[in-house]
Amino acid sequence: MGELDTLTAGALAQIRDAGTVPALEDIRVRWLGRKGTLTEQLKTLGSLPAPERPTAGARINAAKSAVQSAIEQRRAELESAAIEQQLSAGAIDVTLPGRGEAQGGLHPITAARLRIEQIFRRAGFEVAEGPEIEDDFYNFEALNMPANHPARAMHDTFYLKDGRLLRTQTSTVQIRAMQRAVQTGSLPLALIAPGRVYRRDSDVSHSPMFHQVEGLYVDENVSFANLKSTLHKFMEAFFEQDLSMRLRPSYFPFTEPSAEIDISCVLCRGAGCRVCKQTGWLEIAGCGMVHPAVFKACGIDTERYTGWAFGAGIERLAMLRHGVNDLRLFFDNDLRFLASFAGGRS
Ligand code: 2NL
Repeated sequence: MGELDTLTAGALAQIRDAGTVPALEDIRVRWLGRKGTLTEQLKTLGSLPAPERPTAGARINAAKSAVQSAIEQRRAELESAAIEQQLSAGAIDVTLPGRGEAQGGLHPITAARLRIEQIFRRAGFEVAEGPEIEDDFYNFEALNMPANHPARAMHDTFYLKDGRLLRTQTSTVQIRAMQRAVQTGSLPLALIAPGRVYRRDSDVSHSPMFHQVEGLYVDENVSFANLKSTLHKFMEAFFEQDLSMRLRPSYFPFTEPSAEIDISCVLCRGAGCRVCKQTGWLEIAGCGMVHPAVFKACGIDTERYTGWAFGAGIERLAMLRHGVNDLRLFFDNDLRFLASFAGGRS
């Protein structure tokens, strides 16, 4: 039994020297495992005279618990040392300079749309949106283009298998707004409808998807003069310069009378350049007084109300504002082009 103290001292020394948790586990198995040295000691009790057994048993058990608690203490030491080691190895140097972020920006078409919305909001117009997949009624019928109307062919419509279509202009949004205003008795109505439109047309100056903004003002006594002054003020606000505007008679099925809007060239100020093809003028929008057939399709009383409407391409407005000469640049997602708008040019 004098041997037990030597054994225990040996075990405690090994535990103190254990450098890792797995090494400590080996030590535990060696001393306290099923065939461990101290466990084996208990098995020798049977060979002792009966009166000595309780004392000897108690001493062995005391030795075992001393070794057991020394192991637990060392395990705790090793584990917290491992955590300390991990923490200091992975420490973040908060004084390091960052990698540097590139300044992003709005897509120039988005920026132009927001600019258009802001100008019209200031003039009391609401901004409305609607679905890009439409049906024949909202895209054609309600706009005075019944089946087989020749103007339908000019729209190069994308059709879905079920007969629905991708809207070719955002007038669809305005038709819905007029119907709602009639239902809720909320005329007069002043709104713009910016958004994506689709036409089966693709070349250097046409994209199958492009952006349009339409505007609509319906009230009693709305005049063509009001249309002209509102759009003149809009053009001057959008291009941030004084400019001249003229109306040329035109035709649209949904307006009568109808006109094309020209503004003096924003690049040469009317002197004549490549962009205005030496004419000094730019064709910028179409407009007119809402055709009575359109009002009737929406249930609006044509004896009481008149209204004007216009439509313009957002790509064209953005190209002229920024001197961009190729429509495709807006859709190529070339970062060198897009980055030139980063930082808030609108
Ligand atoms: C163009 C011509 C135009 C309209 C759009 C319109 C909408 C309703 C009723 C009547 Cl709900 N008219 N929109 C009117 C005239 C011209 O667009 O050249 N767009 C790019």
